[in-house]
Amino acid sequence: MEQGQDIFRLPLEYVKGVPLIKHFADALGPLQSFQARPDDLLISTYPKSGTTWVCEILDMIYHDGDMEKCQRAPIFIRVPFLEFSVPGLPSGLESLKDTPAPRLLKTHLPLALLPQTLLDQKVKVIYVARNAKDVAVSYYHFYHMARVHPDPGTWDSFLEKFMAGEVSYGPWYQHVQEWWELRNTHPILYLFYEDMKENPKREIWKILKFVGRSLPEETIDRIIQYTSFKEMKENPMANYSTLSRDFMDHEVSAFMRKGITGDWKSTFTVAQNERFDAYYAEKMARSSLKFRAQL
Ligand code: PPS
Repeated sequence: MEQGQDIFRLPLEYVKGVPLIKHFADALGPLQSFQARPDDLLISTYPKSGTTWVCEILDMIYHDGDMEKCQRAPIFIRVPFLEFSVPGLPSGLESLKDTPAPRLLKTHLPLALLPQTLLDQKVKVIYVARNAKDVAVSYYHFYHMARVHPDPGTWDSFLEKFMAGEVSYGPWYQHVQEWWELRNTHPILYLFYEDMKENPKREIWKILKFVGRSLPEETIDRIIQYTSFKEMKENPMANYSTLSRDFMDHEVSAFMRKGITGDWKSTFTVAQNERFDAYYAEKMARSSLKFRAQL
């Protein structure tokens, strides 16, 4: 399917001060009709923080580790992406219509744009955060391969935009902190990508406890294996390869790119790192959140 150029590489559109992919900004109006259910589970992240990984883990948990059931559809259909909208593909809202309860939902929205119904219904949230440097690098490659984003420009100019929060979904600093603070009033399990890399079993135990389920040890081991980076990279139902190349060109950069902590070291120059660290210290000064940028 050859798509017209007019739907790709459009400038970001600001909604309540938050820059968004234009089609996603357009989806926020219709999303007002979305009704959350108390038994929904929301997976919330800043982009490139391990969303797909945690979605796959949760779908496996919800299907008692049955790999065949988790092959029923691509991950973006099994776990509808609320604000997703791109001409020619089913929107998040459309995917939701065929999703039986209990539903897994995905969003990257900051709180200013989150549908209020999710808060009103006290929907449980699993938030996944990843260190900002690896997010910036992953996001840069994603901008290249997913043409719904504006052109990323050079790495140096993209990093400046990332630091200024002028990338889709706005500033990383605010996103990770506001969802962290929301823990005080809302049921949220706050996870870190780096902890999942370090010890996936420990993090899956936390998830099971939070969602009130238990599974035999051997099923948990199967889930760890099935959701490893190596397996997910080869799994067409997890790696986004079922989408047309017009939307995501895996030859430019694979969606499942490296899946490690500390890749930023191969990309940041010494000068970029110093500048980033100084800005980061300022932005995160008042936060109790601590990240690990290497393991
Ligand atoms: S998105 O588009 O925002 O939903 O992307 P998201 O899934 O949040 O993040 C993509 C990055 O997560 C890596 N990834 C994984 N790492 C480890 N293990 C597993 N199973 C896994 N699955 C996805 C993916 O490779 C992207 O990171 P980078 O650093 O680009 O490799």
